[in-house]
Amino acid sequence: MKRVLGMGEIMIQMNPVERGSLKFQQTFERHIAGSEGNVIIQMQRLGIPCGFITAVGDDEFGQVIVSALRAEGVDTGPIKTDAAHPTAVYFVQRSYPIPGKTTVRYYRKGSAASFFSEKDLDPSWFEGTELFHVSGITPALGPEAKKAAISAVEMAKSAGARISFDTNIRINLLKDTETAHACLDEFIQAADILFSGSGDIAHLFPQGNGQEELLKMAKNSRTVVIKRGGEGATAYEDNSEFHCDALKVEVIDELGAGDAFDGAFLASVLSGKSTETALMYGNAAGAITVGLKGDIEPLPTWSELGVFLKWYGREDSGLLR
Ligand code: KDG
Repeated sequence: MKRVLGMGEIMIQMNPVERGSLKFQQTFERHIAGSEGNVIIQMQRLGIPCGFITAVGDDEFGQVIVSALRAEGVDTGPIKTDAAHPTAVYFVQRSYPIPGKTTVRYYRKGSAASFFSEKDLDPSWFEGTELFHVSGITPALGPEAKKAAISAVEMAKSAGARISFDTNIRINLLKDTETAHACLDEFIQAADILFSGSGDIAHLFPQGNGQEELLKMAKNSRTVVIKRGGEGATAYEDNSEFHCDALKVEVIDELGAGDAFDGAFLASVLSGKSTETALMYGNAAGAITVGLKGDIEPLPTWSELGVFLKWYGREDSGLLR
């Protein structure tokens, strides 16, 4: 099987033991997380050989990130260690003030990944790559990271890879509609597989029918998947539309659910499963992920997905093919 390559920033995540306002949290668990890295780890756990492009600082946290990826079997060859900039850190606030909602505070300005530049890319990394995945977070990190992400998409395309892009708008990074369009439009237009969500669509197209506008902008995409949280997910492909309802589960930590979805959807597609089945596995991976703290720890294997779907009575749906 050819490999998948992802690109983005992986950070140290400080996740409080308790729910509630960050002001009053005394004890934190250390995790590692970052959207594209989460997607790649999910795919690797589902048997797809993956590699990851990023930069980490020349510090203990950078070593933790590289070791974690290696332990998963992800190729860390394309990871740069940057002695001039640190590995980023962020803090999580769970279930406050809105129950079940997670918010984040970043300490990532000037991070190693935000200074990853197009000069750091090596075209040989893309040889034999079937799919390249990046999200709207990476170009939003700064001008260097944006140029690097554009070049990486070009290199991936020249190597014959498909492009997977998740709009992944983080309001702390792309505050308004204009900034979001300036950052994301060319990636949306370059994507073969595009993921977005109801919140991102509302941010990008505050007026009119946002979904129609997005589908128009994504006219080059073979598949557009819209994640609708508790309402499930819908895929648009040629003239067909497929929908899968969400599974109702208790939410402990929402972070990483969208990435688990992307990873399980993409791994399903690359394993030859139908789009409907890919949606179901994506939903299941997302549902498993919201039930635990940390983005990467809950990411399931095929057999864990099977156990979960069986528990929810979905194994008889005729979709597991
Ligand atoms: O998708 C979850 C991620 O958003 C989160 O864990 C951290 O990558 C991250 C970001 O930039 O917010």
